[in-house]
Formats: sequence, C-alpha cells, structure tokens
Amino acid sequence: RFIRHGLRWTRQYSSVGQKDIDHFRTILPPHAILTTLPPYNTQPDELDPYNNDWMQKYHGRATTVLKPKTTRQVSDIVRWCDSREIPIVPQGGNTGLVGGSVPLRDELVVSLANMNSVRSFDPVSGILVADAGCILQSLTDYVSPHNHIMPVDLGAKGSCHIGGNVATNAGGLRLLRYGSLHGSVLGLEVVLPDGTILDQLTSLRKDNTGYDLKQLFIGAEGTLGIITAVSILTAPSPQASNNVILALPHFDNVLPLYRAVKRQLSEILSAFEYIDRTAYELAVKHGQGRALADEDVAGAACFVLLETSGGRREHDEEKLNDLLTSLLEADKPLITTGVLSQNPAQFSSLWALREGVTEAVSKEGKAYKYDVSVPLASFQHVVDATREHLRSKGLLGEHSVKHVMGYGHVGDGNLHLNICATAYTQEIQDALEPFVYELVSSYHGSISAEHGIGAMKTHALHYSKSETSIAWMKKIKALFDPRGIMNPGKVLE
Ligand code: FAD
Ligand code: 2HG
Ligand code: ZN
Repeated sequence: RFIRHGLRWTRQYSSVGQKDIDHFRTILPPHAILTTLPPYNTQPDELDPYNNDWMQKYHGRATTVLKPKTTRQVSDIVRWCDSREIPIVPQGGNTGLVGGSVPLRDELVVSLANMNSVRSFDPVSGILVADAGCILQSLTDYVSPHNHIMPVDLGAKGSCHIGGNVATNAGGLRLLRYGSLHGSVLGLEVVLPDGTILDQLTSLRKDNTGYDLKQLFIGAEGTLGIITAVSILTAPSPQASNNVILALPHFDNVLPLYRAVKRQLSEILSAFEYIDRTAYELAVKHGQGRALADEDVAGAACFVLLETSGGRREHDEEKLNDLLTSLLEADKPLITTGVLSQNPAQFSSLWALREGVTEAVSKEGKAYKYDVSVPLASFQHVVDATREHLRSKGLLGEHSVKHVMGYGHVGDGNLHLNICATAYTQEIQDALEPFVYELVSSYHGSISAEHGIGAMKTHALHYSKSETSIAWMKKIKALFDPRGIMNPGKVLE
C-alpha cells in the first residue's frame, strides 16, 4: 500500500469518486458540496481558495470541498472516508504559514467555515464555547460587550478560525500576558479519524482526571482528528491599554531594554514586540500603519513595540511616562526616541506597523519564512548570518532575494526570519535549507516556535525533536489514525 512519491515514501490513498459524492449528498445539502464531479460540476477555479495557501506557495489539487454545519455531519463524512481510505485535510481560515492547510495532492478538503456559531458564554467565569469555524475577530467582537477579550490575538484575526488557532497552537501577540492555548483551552470536541465524536468540551478550570487528551489535539495540525468545538477561557478586558514604539540605535540594546521594561512596568507589561529596520520600512511602504516622523526613525537600527494593559489609566500612564523619562535621560540611553500613542487610532496604527509586516512582505514578493525559537541575544546574528550566506551564494539582489529581515515576539524568544524574494526558486530554497535549521540547532533552538510543522518542515523535525520523541509521536499518530487519512504528509513524513 505504499508508492514512491518524490523523495518520500507515501501511502497510496483513494481519490474522491462518483460513489463518494453520491454518499456525501446523503449527508450534506447541495450548497455545502463543492466538487468538479457531477452533478455539481464546480469550476476548478472556484476551488482555488481551498487548494492554495495564504502565501501562494503550496498548491493542492482537491476536486472536492465539503462544508459541514454540524458535528454529526463531520462525523458522518469522516466515517465514510475512513472506510474508503480517502485522505482528509481539515481547513480553517487557510491562513497557516507552513503548508498544513492545503492538500498535497487531491485529498478531500473539509472546511469548518460553516460551523460558526457561539454555543455559550458565561460572563462570570469568562468561559466561551464556540464552534471551531468561528473567526477569531468575530469571537473578540462577541465577548467585547461583556468586557472580555480573547486570550489569543494575531495579524490573521480577520480570517483565521478558533479551531485553526487551536490546531496550530497559535502563539501571537498576547502570549506574553495570557500564556499559550495549552493553558487557556479548557475543552475540545473532536471528530476522531474513525468518525467517533470525542466530547471533551468541559468548562472546568480544574480537572485532574487522568490523561488530558485534549492537549494532544492542540498543535496537532489536523493530523489526529477534526476539532469541531472549543471551550476557552477569555480574560477580563483591561480597563486601560497604551502602546509606545521605541527606536533603538543597535540591536544589542534590545536585551537590556527588555530587562529594564520588565522591571519598571512589571504587571502592566502586556506585549514586547520586535521589528528590525527593514521590516519597519516594508510595513510603511505597503501602508501598514502610519510612518513615524523622519527624526524619530533617523539612526534607528530596530524598533520595539511595547504595550501595557492594566486596571487604572492614571497609574499605567504614570508608570509608562516614568519609564520613558528614565530611558531617555539615562547616561547611555538604550533608545533614541519613543512615540507614545495618544488616542485609539494611533494605538491601532502603532500596532499595525508590527502586525502588518507579514502582509507587507507578501505584497513585496515571495516570502520564505522561518519561525524559530532562539536565545534573544542571537536574533540579530541569525538574520545577519542568513543574509551573508545568501550574499556568498550570489543570491542577494533586486532579481533574487530582495530583503532579509527579522521581527517577532521578543518576550517569547520567537524570531520571525523572513526572506523576501522575487520568486520561489529551488536555488534560494537550497541555499536556505539546511543552513537555517543548522544555525537554529547550533543554538539548541526550535525550528518552529508557533506556526507548526505543516508540510514545510516534516523533513526537518529531527533538528528539534529527538529520535525517541519522533518515534512516540508516530506511535500516537498510528493509534489515533491507523489508516493515516488525517492530513497525511503533515507534521510527520
Ligand atoms: P488553517 O490555516 O486553515 O489550518 C492550519 C492547520 O490547522 C492545518 O494543518 C489544518 O489542517 C489545521 N486545522 C485547521 N482547522 C482545524 C480544525 N478545526 N481541526 C483540526 N485541524 C484544523 N501564527 C501564530 O502562531 N502567531 C501569529 O502571530 C500569527 N500571525 C499570522 C499573521 C498573518 C497575517 C498570517 C497570514 C498568519 C499568521 N499566523 C500566526 C499563522 C497561522 O497559524 C494562524 O493564522 C492560525 O492559527 C491558523 O488558523 P486557520 O484557521 O487559518 O487555520
Ligand atoms: C507574526 O508574528 C506572525 O507576525 C507571522 O507570526 C510571522 O509572517 C511571519 O513570518
Ligand atoms: Zn508570530
């Protein structure tokens, strides 16, 4: 049952055929089935949004996309696929950055987009139970009038789903304050690869009743089952939020700055985000947030976006002003300037300079993305060493690699190394890998801090996981999914 596919041994699966469509018609209404097969005869380009990823880097050839509305429908679809050995790609908002959300070949896509209802919200405990297909921004809007916020926030919030966030264990911009989804997700409902519904949708803060199975699905990237609902602890909205962008003359000042900021702001610090000069300039060039004044940017090698969230505005502003004064009046100032937002529009605009980098990079060209955990002190070295390596290969220039930049979540030790090129080419790919992975490994870092493994990094998993860990991951996969139908070729080869 195995065939040779490229360089990897890959299982042979069934393709979706007429008999399958006839069966899916008994489960779903016509509007929930997109297929190039009769009687629907969907135009192939209507399937493009499901077959191509956000970066336009990974391309599948699915003939069929199903959009169930209920957990029962998901279960019926999966049970059928299990019996027919039809591989499935669970898909949320398709904003993933590692090629996990699109088919490698002609797998069936099960989109959660129609499962988009809030099931319950308790304003006292802050516990929200929602269908997996709810868009993150719509959940933020839902809990906001109840004075709560989602514990996760990211640039893709307008399209990513909460189920996709959980499936990728997305980190994002609030991790420093609210921790990872492994902590804030209280329960999950999952359709297992044989169609069984695993109901672990508890709303309990504490539940030490043996193995915590839900943790396995958080970050499994759809390889162990389809998440159909999520119970998540939301946080009380801060009464006051402020942000400031700080310009630094050298990268070396970032670490001492982080220490000083933590010491002085302590409990009100809610984000400490990094962008280097190249990333800043691209964000501005592509209209992500308003440019800072020329005199604020002059001499800046990089920037830090700092956010505070607290209970009393005067108290927080006093702390922030004291911080800025002490930073600027120090004998050897760590910053050249600080721009403090004065109103909600400026607050959003400063955030856009950081959140908008991903969008800006993709407007500028084709992005090679390395999402790594490395010691904070080495962020700049990783970026510089990669740039120099590309230069030594003759690949730096207007017609090949246009920019090499670093940005990310300093507070989490997570660097986003982005290489922006005019096109995706084998030459650039070969220059970057295994170079970047070996560099990260030399720091005992992680080759995926928050975006996951997807299809992009299956071959590189060993840089961050021991042989024993990978062997046990494979045993877990085989236990849940003996036929290997759930998102094959993702996470594990
Ligand atoms: P998809 O892209 O559809 O899927 C991602 C993976 O999860 C796939 O493997 C898919 O099979 C699986 N999956 C999706 N839904 C389910 C489900 N219901 N059940 C089982 N498996 C499922 N990531 C971060 O960690 N931090 C960031 O700050 C961040 N910022 C981003 C900014 C931008 C502009 C973009 C485009 C992406 C960003 N990402 C970030 C990457 C991405 O991981 C997140 O956008 C998000 O968590 C993916 O959710 P999605 O619904 O789009 O999932
Ligand atoms: C971010 O932090 C996201 O902005 C995306 O994780 C990072 O595009 C990237 O490399
Ligand atoms: Zn990130």
